[in-house]
Amino acid sequence: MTQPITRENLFRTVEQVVRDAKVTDVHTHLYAPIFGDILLWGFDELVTYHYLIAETMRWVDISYDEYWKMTKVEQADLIWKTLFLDNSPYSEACRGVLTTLQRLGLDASSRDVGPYREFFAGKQLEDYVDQVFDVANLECVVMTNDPFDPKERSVWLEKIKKAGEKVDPRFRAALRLDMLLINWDQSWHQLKEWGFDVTPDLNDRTVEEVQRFLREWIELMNPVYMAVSLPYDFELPEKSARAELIEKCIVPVSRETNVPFALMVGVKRQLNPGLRDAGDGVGKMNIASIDYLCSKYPHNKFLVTLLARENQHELAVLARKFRNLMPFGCWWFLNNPSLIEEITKMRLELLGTSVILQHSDARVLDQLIYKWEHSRRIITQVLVEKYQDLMATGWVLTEAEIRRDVDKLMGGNLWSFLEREFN
Ligand code: RAT
Ligand code: ZN
Repeated sequence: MTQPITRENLFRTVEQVVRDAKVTDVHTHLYAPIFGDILLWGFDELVTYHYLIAETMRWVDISYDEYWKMTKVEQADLIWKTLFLDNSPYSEACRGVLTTLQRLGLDASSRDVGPYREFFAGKQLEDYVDQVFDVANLECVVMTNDPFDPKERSVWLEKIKKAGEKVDPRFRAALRLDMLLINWDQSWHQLKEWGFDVTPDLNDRTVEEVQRFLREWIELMNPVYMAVSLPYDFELPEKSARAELIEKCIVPVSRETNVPFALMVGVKRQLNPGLRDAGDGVGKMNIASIDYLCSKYPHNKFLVTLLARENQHELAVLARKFRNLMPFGCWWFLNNPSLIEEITKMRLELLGTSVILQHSDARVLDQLIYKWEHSRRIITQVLVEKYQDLMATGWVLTEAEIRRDVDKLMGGNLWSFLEREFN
């Protein structure tokens, strides 16, 4: 264990250590089984992932409406035929389906979907969750929890709060605030209906009441962080409800409760609404807004992931300036091998071990398997290169040190970031 690493055993050691690392997946769209059918899983969900819908629509001549009118099985059949039978499925999202099937012990060479469907039909959800966590080797995943979503809300209020039912501890909450921040003209009505004394104008009373709403949900969910996905043209400071809500409500409550604020910035929402979830695009943000937040609120903690490739370098540089900023993951359109490799290398070079390298963004339980398998492979390659460079200086490494580094990079940094105080 503490034997020095040699050039000969470096690759094998790093590969094993990265494979052994129990991941904390800091951002997913998965739900604990208590939430019922909003947790997606199985073959048809895997194949109708919105990343694959976008790829399919480039080939087929049916209208978007016709697609959405089809049953889930019909949609999956169309996608399978278009992307897996009529073309070679090497795009990252297609390959992911095949990696998942293979790691579940299915024959990925069979082009017949029948046995795949049968395999999932015979599964009990609770056992299957165990199997996926085991194959993907995960410690826990962070969900995306929207208190404005009626389905989710009733589980939190009825099952968890009132009936005292427990959430599977492998699923941690994140209080997602898109609805509150982005749609304030609607969300204030909703808050009022729920008994909060708010007005559209963000006066002192409204600010207090929004803060009360946040505290109540923090108490109920015990979230790892509060989060929002913001468009690429978001600016801070800015004369807008979303900016005022951030500075007057979220930032103070985040500090007081020690629940960091996660900003996910860079989306161009609904560039093509016909595609629904698959219709969002990407734009470069002005990093000065993150700079502003981190310097104006040095005692607050910010987790940040940005969608544009063009923002990645400046985010890493900013993290060198502000210890209250923790960059995380290669988000959405960046979650492709070539970009993960480039971004991971650059982050290790600028930030050492002080970054959370990846999250899965899984929307379908089974995707945890491929997203982590693919990422682990790239992280291994990049780390081997970095350790080789280090060994070339005469530096001597041990396996225990490699394990220490990898544990931090694969999610451990989230937990130590939560514990720290920036006084
Ligand atoms: O990656 C995705 O599936 C996107 O549709 C979004 O959910 C994005 O990750 C987000 O969290 O807003
Ligand atoms: Zn997401």
